[in-house]
Amino acid sequence: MFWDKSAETIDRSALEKLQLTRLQETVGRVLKHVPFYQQQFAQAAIPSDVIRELADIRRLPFTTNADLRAQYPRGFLVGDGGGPVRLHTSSGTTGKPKAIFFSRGDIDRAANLAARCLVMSGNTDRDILQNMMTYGLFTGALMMHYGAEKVGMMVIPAGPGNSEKQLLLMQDFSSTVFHTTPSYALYFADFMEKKGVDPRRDLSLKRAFIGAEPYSEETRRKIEEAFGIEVYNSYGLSEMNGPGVAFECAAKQGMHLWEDHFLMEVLDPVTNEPVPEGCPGELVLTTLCREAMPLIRYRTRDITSVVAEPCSCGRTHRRIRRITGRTDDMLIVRGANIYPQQIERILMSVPGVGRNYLICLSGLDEMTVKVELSASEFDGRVERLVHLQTQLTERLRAEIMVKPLVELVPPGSLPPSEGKAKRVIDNRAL
Ligand code: DLL
Repeated sequence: MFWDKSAETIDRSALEKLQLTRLQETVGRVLKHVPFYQQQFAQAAIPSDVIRELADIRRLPFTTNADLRAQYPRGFLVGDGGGPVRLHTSSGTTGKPKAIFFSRGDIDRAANLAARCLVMSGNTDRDILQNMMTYGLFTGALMMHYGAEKVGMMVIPAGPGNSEKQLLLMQDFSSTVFHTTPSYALYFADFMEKKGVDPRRDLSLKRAFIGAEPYSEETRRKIEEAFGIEVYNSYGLSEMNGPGVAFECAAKQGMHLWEDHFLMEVLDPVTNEPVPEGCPGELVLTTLCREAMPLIRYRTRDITSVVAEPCSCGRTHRRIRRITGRTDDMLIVRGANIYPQQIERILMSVPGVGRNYLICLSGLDEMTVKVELSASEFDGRVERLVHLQTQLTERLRAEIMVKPLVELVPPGSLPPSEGKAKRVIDNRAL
C-alpha cells in the first residue's frame, strides 16, 4: 500500500531531475536569505550558480551541529513569505538547544512524509495509534501524530511514561500500534510482564514504530517477542523534520530515505569523501523542500550505509541500514574505539539478560557494564549466574577488545527512561 504512489515509486532519473531542481531552488533561497550561508559561500568563493548537476553538491559547505548552536536563536530562519508557524528544538545535550523552524507548508510536508511511512508499514484508517513519544519541543510525537491523522488513524496522544495509564489506554481503547523509543518499549514490556498481562491474549497490538535512539536487531527481536508484534525502524532528526526521514517497509531490510525531500550523501567522516556504495560512513543530508529553515549538507554524525539493491516493495527511494552509532558517541577506553551499540548487541543476544543496561566508566579507564537479569534468570541458581557473568564478559571482550566488569543486577533496578535513554555514565578521572 502506498500513500503517494507516484512519488514513492518515481523513476530514478525523474527523481534525480527533481532533486536537481529542488537543490538549485534551495541554494538560491539560502543565498538570498541566510547570512550564514552568504558568508560561507563568499569565503570559499563559491558562485551562486554552482549547482549544474547533483554531483556539484560536493562543492557546497557543510552545516554542523556547532553552526546551528552558534546561530541560535534565529540565524538559520528564512523570513520571507511562508514564515514560521512552529518552533521545535533539538533534544539531548545541555546548554543552548538548536532552534528548528517550520512553515505551514513544512509541517504539511512533514506530515505527508510521516503518512507515507505509516501506510508503507501497513497502517490504515482502522488503526489506533498510541503515541508514547514525548510531545512538546521534541519533534518525535507531533510529526507522527499529524501523519497518523492524515491517514485517518485514531491517535491517542499518551506521551511518554506513566506505564499504568499506558496499559489502561491500550486495553480500554484497543490500540493496534504504538510509537516509542526502544528503551521505553523494553521497559514497558517488563512492566506488562509484572502486571501479568499477556499482550497476545489481552491486547490488540499489531505493530510498533521504534526510533529516536540507536538499537540493534537483537533489541528489535526482543521487543517483537515481548509484544507479539512487528517492529518497524523509524529514523529522523529534528533538523530534517523529526521522524519520517527514513522508515522500513514490510520487507524490513533497511529504511527508505525519502530522497525527493532529502539529498543524501554518505561520507568518510575524516576525509569527507564519499564512501563506496554499501560501505559505512556519516550520513549528510540536505533539505530539498524546507521553506522556513533549509539546511545544506547537514552533518548528522549518524553512521550508516546505503543498501544498493532495489527493494521488493517497488519503492525507488534508496534504503539506509540501521544506524550503527554516531561519530560523537564513540568511547575510547584503554585505547580501543567502542560504540555503545556494540555492547547492546551482545547483551541483547544472550539468553538470561533482561531489558536494561548501563555502561559506567570510572577511575582511570575502568568499564563496568551493569546488566539487568531477566525475571526468570533472577530466580536462578548461583552457578548459572556465575556462568552468565563469565559468558558476557568473554563475549564483550571479544567484541570490544576491552575486558569490562560485568555486574548482574535485578530486573527493574536500573533507572527507567521516558525520553531518550542515557546508556553511558562517564565519570573517568582522565
Ligand atoms: O529523535 C526524531 C525522531 C523521533 C526519530 C521519533 C524517530 C522517531 P532528534 O531528537 O533530533 O530527533 O534526534 C536525532 O536521534 O541523529 C540519531 O542519532 C538518533 N536516531 C533517531 N532515530 C534513530 C533510529 C529524533 N531509528 C538523532 N536509529 C539522530 C538510531 C536514531 N538512531
